[in-house]
Amino acid sequence: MNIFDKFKSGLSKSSKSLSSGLNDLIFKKKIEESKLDELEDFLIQSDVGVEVAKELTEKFSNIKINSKNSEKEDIYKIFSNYIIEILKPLEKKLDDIKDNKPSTILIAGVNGVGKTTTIGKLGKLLQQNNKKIIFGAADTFRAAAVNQLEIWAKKINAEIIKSNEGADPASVAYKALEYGKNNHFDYLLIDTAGRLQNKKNLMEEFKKITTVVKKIDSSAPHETFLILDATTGQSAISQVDEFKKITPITGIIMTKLDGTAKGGILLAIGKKFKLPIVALGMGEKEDDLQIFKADHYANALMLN
Ligand SMILES: Nc1nc2c(ncn2[C@@H]2O[C@H](COP(=O)(O)OP(=O)(O)O)[C@@H](O)[C@H]2O)c(=O)[nH]1
Ligand SMILES: [Mg+2]
Repeated sequence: MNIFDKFKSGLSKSSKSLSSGLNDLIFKKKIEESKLDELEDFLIQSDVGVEVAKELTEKFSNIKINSKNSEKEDIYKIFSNYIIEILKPLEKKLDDIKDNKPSTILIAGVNGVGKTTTIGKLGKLLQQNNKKIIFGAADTFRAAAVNQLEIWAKKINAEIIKSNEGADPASVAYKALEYGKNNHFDYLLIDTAGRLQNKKNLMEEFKKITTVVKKIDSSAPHETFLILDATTGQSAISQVDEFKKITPITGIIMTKLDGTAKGGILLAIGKKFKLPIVALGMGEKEDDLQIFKADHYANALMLN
């Protein structure tokens, strides 16, 4: 399977609804009013958001069918160009992550979105790029969270700095960065707790982690990636809003695109927040993370 097929199979659930919706639009010369309403409805159902749905419907209402192409091709092209126009400027490559020996990356997001799993997968991707990586288990709220990160560390053969359940997350982050710096690691990936229901505590926790890592490296943390679960649909939007108040976000990773017909949510988030997009999660295994490419996403979304 090449990278393209993986995207397509990962996003196939989203693609089915989008492409069948598009296929229903293939009719004679001019798009009827009732079909345009239908289009707007199915776009909203696939979670692209009201604004995107309206803009796209507007574009389709002005469609000029080019007789050399099939109508289907014209419609797909409009759709794909629109997605690329919004999301291409947001592509964030691994090379865009600051090099800092180590570059300290905080992984944020609510419980269950896939933070720990994404750390494992991102670690593997970075290793494949010949980077030396280390994990910091700063989600000390539950023992299970530390164990889960340890399992990932074993799986991809990475080192991990941890403490006991209930330990101060900031002290784990401090120890991890100290070790990472002394031992010339390239990247430190720090897992965090996601108790958004206690926003004040979470904010304090991020503030404290940020303050203590600066004692070792005044430029740290270099990145904070927010993990979002595509299957949660529109609530992902309020999560971005909430986390932006807690700590500055420098990149988005969206997980579980293999398990949803609502893959359009990434488009809504890109359009609204214009935050860089780092990668997409397509499953639970170690190779199931793809660096984000707007044209791959557009293609996969349309099963093109
Ligand atoms: N299908 C699928 N499952 C995922 C993906 N990423 C994470 N998961 C699963 O989602 C669940 C929660 O993940 P976890 O990393 O523990 O989330 P955390 O609480 O944010 O650390 C686990 O069962 C993961 O295996 C993904 O991209 N696709
Ligand atoms: Mg976790």
